Amino acid sequence: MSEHSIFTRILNGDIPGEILLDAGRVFVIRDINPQAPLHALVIPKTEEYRDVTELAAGDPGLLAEMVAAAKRIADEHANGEYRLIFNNGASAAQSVFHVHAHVLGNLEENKLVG
Ligand code: DGP
Repeated sequence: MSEHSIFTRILNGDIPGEILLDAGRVFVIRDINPQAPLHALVIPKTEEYRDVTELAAGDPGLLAEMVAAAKRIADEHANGEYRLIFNNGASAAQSVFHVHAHVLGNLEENKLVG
């Protein structure tokens, strides 16, 4: 069993995955189980932070880089508009404890919830 997260293994080419962007300290992959026509994951290359609470406290600049990458993906793959979601903790549906942001775009009106 790898000591690295599933996302790092994709970045390293150890397992397959579609990398949409590799930009400095962050990268973006397509989610394997898309919940919207555009569903990408923005991930910092460091595995240091489990969730956005830790990231915001430890490196807010890196969080800002994630938001910038999300916007870039939305510009390239949607109309520049996007929904950004962080799941924080198992009971909030987080399953991978290497912080990542879900970027959803091209949502149809009837799929908008919340
Ligand atoms: P979360 O529940 O917030 O921890 O989101 C984890 C996401 O990671 C989930 O939407 C599915 C995605 N995912 C899990 N394994 C893989 C994989 O092997 N490849 C890709 N592309 N995405 C994955």
